[in-house]
Amino acid sequence: MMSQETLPADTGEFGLVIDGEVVDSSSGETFETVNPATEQSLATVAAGGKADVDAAVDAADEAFLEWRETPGEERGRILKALAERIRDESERLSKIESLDVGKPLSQAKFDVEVCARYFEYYAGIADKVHGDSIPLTKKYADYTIREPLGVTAQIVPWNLPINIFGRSVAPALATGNTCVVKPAEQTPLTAIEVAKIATQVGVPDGVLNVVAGFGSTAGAALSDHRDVDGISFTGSVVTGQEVMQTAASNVTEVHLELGGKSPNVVFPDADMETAVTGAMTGIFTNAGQVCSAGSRLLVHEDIHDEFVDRLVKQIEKMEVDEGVADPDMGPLVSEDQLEKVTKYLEIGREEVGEPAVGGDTHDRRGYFVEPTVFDGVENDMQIAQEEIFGPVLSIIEFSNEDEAIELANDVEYGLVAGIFTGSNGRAHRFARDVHAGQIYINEWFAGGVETPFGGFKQSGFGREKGLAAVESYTQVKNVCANIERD
Ligand code: TXE
Repeated sequence: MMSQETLPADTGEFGLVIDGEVVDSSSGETFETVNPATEQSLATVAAGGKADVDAAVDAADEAFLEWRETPGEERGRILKALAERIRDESERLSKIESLDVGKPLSQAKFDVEVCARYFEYYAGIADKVHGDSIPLTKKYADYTIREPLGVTAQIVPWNLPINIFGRSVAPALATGNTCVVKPAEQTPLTAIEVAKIATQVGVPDGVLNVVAGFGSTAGAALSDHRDVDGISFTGSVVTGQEVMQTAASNVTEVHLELGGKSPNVVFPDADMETAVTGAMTGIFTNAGQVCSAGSRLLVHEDIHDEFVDRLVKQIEKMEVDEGVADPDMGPLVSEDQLEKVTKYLEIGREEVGEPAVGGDTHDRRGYFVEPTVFDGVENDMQIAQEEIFGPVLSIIEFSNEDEAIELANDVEYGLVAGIFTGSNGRAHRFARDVHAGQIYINEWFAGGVETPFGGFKQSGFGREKGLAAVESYTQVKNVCANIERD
């Protein structure tokens, strides 16, 4: 079935948002963003380049002084208004997101709500960011001031565009920074829409700018800009390394949230149904295109056969269709991603043979691939070590707790890890011993906007979300006065 779905009728042009205006790129260049369910153009978008990045950074720089001096209370009010408008426009934004990314509509709705929640949460923090006083000898009064970084850049990926927009922009604005956002070229639409809404609810001109465009042009110009004081990057390890290298020449602070190959460990004392549901949520949400996907499923040998049997039966019932039809799983985001996942399906067949379920693309237009499980995987195989970023699960058997921890940690990434068990002690021993930035116990994707998030090892450094992001987006100044002198 071919989709006739188009963008909501009241959606306007997709230009760059610079200094409160929606503008064309200075070169006049544009690019098409594609509906991955139909492979047809969804919208024409202004393609920003270096000159546009310069203009956006200048606008953000100009706006910074006034924004940082706006009382936190007022900044909070504006961000709260933005959260409410995002909620009011949830239907429209979710549909745009679903069409642009390919994800099921209900998942897009969830992401829109998460974006609103980020603005709401950080709105509440805007007037609560302060320093400490430090007791020295009575000769001194010593205190710290927590200041914004200045102009900050947010380089956002295509898998959770509106969600990660909120995650990286809301704490930056709440703490008095200004922003220049570079959304991914595959999925630029909702970032542009939210920036337009922001200008309508009172975010002052220049405070939040969006420059859509390609990574090698707009993205590179942004990470190389001398007037950018902090960069939050979410994406691949290779691009993260490039961004870090470029930023190093300007000694710009960088936070990197990179990929993962996260272990999901199931013990025989787990509730089987909960664990099966957790395994499916972990790998098939957004067609596996999630940095914190549970892509390595470690299953205890005593329950392996029954677990795989139940899992496969559930997967066979999954509905795969275009995102706006709200199926269980939509297409992959792009032709490139389809090629990458297809390559790993071949590698998987070479390494372990036929998958237990799935393993093929769909015989239809669009970047569809079946939900797939490879069983009998060894942890040192390519499909167990490399981030596939698709709906492809590798099942690895283990026989005891020590081995489970060893396998869980035997990977270059360390973003999240999950455990399904009926034993409290075991769950917390796992949490203690596993090398990852976030641990899920008896639920995959546990946590919320309030909980710190970020990687160990190759998964990056710096923390987003929760109060941790306030530290990431501020710098500490210490003031020490000798009060025995007048
Ligand atoms: O990512 P890139 P890609 C992983 C996932 C995926 C793979 C490739 O495994 O299959 O990366 O995806 C911008 N300077 N993740 O190639 O290149 C780019 O325009 C500055 C995991 O799409 O990292 C986009 O906005 N910016 C990940 C953003 O970087 C540059 C989410 C991410 O793109 C740039 C996405 C440059 N030189 C992919 N080159 C996660 N952690 O969730 C590109 N960009």
